[in-house]
Amino acid sequence: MSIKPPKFYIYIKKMEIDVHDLSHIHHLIDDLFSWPESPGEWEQYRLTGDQVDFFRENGYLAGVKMLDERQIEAIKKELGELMNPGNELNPLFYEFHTNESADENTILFHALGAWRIGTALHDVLWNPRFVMASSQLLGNASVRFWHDQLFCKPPKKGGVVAWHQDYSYWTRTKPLAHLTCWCGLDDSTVENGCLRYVPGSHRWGLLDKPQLAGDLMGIMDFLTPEQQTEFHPVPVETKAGEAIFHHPLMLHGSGENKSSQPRRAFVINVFADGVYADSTEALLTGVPPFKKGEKITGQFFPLLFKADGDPMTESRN
Ligand SMILES: O=C(O)CCC(=O)C(=O)O
Repeated sequence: MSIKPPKFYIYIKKMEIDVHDLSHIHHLIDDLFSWPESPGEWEQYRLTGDQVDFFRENGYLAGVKMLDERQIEAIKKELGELMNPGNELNPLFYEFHTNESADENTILFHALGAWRIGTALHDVLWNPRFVMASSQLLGNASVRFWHDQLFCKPPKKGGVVAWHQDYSYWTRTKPLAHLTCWCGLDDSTVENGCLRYVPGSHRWGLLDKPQLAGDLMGIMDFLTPEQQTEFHPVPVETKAGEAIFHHPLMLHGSGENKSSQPRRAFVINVFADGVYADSTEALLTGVPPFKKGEKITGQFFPLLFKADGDPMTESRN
């Protein structure tokens, strides 16, 4: 199948780099975002103390403006190209499921690794709004990239994401110092399957992991009777371009898309610099394994933001 060469081919040709894999490039490529040049310029991106307090208390923080119209449109356009399984760079995805739903009547597109293929989804990792907020919510830590995810629910038959805690899928990385940023490319509503949270559940400890796109309520089997009583979900609707940050133990899930519009989102998962591999197996498909106990660094895990005075950060990579 032939597709129009994406913009980054042109960039790479110009730079005479013999790769198509954007994971080699650890800075902004295009002009969709701009990296602040002075400490003062960073201030506009800082979350307020109340926002940080809300996150600590509830385990999530919604309504954080992440993208403007131009950025939303650029990412949506790129997403359309990347969702095509015939895209010749598709093997660079760590995981690619055109439909991960366990229910044959619904569809959940889910993929990891888009940052290696599309310039907009690469550059969004270096969005100053994102890295500044992430550092603050990680306790003013330096921020290292873990992986990205795409979650798309088509109109009418978009599938669920079962209630889960992100860290239950990540125990091969330690210590728990992770953070998730979910960003909608469409307005997300109860009707189209917005995220739902159980405020405070990030204090429930680590639970077993359910099948991600399986039974929406499968987590119930893993909750104590007290937790089942305290299971009071709240839907969190967002405008396109707004992000929700959540804690790695935050219980969350999302329902079906029954609306006539798609519900598309990308997710960026990060951790505080210093997190190490607790496994000798590849952390992501196709990525060379680390030694057990070795700090996670290198080509696939760039340092996105260096916090002043963070003793855990020795170098940029
Ligand atoms: O987009 C969704 O509905 C699910 C997202 C999710 O589970 C996550 O960000 O961890």
